Amino acid sequence: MIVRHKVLTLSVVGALAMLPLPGQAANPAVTVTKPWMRYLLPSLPAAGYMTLHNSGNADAVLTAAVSPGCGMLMLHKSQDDSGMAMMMDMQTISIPAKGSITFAPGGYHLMCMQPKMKIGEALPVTLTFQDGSTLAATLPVYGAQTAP
Ligand SMILES: [Cu+2]
Repeated sequence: MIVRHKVLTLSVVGALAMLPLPGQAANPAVTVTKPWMRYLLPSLPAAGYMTLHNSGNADAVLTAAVSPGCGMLMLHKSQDDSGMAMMMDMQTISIPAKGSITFAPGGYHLMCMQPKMKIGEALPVTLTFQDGSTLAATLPVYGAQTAP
């Protein structure tokens, strides 16, 4: 009887832990494919890449990203402006309804300042959307020589 009681208690705690906090529900429409992180040195920013798919009927507007492996994680876009490589800070990045956006070298990327990670590990990243929903992603960390 005692053992059974313990199991019941644990399952209740587990169910509570899975309840999303108000305003932090997982975005049901957005999914991630091909996630990866390019990491060079602790003194250089690392960059996060992925493809975000939006199966919803409304645009999903990405507003922020955070990771325990980054001092700060920013939404950036690289642009080759007449031979001058530039990076722009994006306040938002929209994933069109029924569409997708690709983060890749030379374009959109997550810029990770003060990176604390190791090649081969998987970095947790949380994306936040304008409607308050979130998306948890895991980005495998690659070095310059091992990038996929
Ligand atoms: Cu950047």
